[in-house]
Amino acid sequence: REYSCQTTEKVVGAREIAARGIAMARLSNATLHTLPAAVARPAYDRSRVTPGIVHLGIGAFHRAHQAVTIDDRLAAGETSWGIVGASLRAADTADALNPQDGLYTVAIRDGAGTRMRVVGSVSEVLVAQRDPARLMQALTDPRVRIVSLTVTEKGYCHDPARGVLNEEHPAIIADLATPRAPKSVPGLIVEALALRFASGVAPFTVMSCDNLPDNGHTAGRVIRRYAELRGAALARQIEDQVAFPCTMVDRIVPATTDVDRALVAEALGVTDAWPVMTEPFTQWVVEDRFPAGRPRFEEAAAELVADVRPYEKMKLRLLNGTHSAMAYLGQLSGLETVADTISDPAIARFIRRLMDEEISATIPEFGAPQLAAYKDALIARYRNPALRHRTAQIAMDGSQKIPQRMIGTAQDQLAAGRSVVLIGTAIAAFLRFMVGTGPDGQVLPVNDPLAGLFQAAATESGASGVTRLAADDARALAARLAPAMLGIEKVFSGAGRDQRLVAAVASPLAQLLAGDRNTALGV
Ligand code: CS2
Repeated sequence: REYSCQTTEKVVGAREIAARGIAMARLSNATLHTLPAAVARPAYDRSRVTPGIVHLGIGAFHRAHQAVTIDDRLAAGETSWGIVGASLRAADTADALNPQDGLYTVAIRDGAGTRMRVVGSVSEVLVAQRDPARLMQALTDPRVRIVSLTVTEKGYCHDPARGVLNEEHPAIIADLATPRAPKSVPGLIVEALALRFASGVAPFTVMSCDNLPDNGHTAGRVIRRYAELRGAALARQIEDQVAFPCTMVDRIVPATTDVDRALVAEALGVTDAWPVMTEPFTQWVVEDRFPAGRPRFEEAAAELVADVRPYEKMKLRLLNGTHSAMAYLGQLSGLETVADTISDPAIARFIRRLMDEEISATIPEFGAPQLAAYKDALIARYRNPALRHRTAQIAMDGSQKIPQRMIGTAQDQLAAGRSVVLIGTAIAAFLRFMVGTGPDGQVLPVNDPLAGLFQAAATESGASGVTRLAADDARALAARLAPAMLGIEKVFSGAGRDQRLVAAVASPLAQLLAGDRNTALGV
């Protein structure tokens, strides 16, 4: 396959890079000194770094965000905070990074060009499934004082609408049957804490970096409940001794492609099996509650605050809420990336109105000028032409994301007696997507742990396989489909039975089912 990737300086044929790749050395400690001067790299002696953090769920997001901040702190001399990364199941990150001594490239991209930086804060990557004993050893290492998490929403094994442990979750049932050989996130953390308590090692702080509301409190609630199911004494120890600070994390990190790998190899002169691609923007707001100690985050890119909730709410509703809205509208319109989607004038207008006319009113914690600046910056970030953030990637796991991204806005608007017309339209786009077939006959990439529930609601309502209907049929179908899907309590809780919301969803859903997207968007 012939393709090319454009850097600011030149266009490089991928075939040429692939051909050269065979002869190219791999990024590693031994080849660091061969990198061109323009590529930043660890400005510290990596052999002196000791582990202070175990990170569970080491995907691209962590590597473009927290690991970069830690890299800065290691360079500043806080060498006792190295990261041991862990994947729960897949071995692909470990197999890419371990032969590189944990090194990888962060490529920071926008319309003006690409900056590359090699990050050295990850010493190794473990795979829980492949070597559970090694992971438990890392989690119980007395030098490890923070266990951080980006395990995605579904990693919490919780009920997303209520934020409590899902006690019927198969992984939870399995872990409670064999608590010494845990596989789930709550199971791993509780077992590690139990071993630490038993051997007199102080517990670590659990730092959630996932896009959940009150992520630290949610993690704490889920983990304490799981511990309680193992035994009251253990739950009490965790309650008394373990901190679960909340953090708001923000950086857009699309999945890495082969074109990205070729671009990085060309710039580095060595191959990197798994670089991460991201935007210039980065934000990390951290609740300052680390009884076991922490790096001086505030001297890197992070802000330490007493209460993260307002920041989380602003980000989850304004950024992630509109991200999901664009993902579903983009998918229904055959638009591949966020940049393509926000370039569609009708969608762009709708997204800005959704922010201005409904979401903003639910975030009174920030003044209008601050919100306006935040929203302007978001739109500019979405337009970043270099990112190619796929709508299919964001559309994934909607059932786990929609509660905190959209339903909170809808609930607050309803409680205040204000409009839910626009947020209702965004929810309608999600429901229309979950039918699984698009208006142009396309099969939609539904990838969701609760897909079965939505599929059952679609089948019951007679919506399976629909593409584009006549206006009357679409209205009749939407009148059945909207309440059926909104009745899925795990996602919509009580809000899904509020007739004002059902009406605000059913009407644009009918227009979407008729293939009349612009009418649904109010254009
Ligand atoms: C996105 C987020 O994939 C998604 O669901 O909305 O990953 C988003 O890019 C980040 O939260 C940005 O900080």
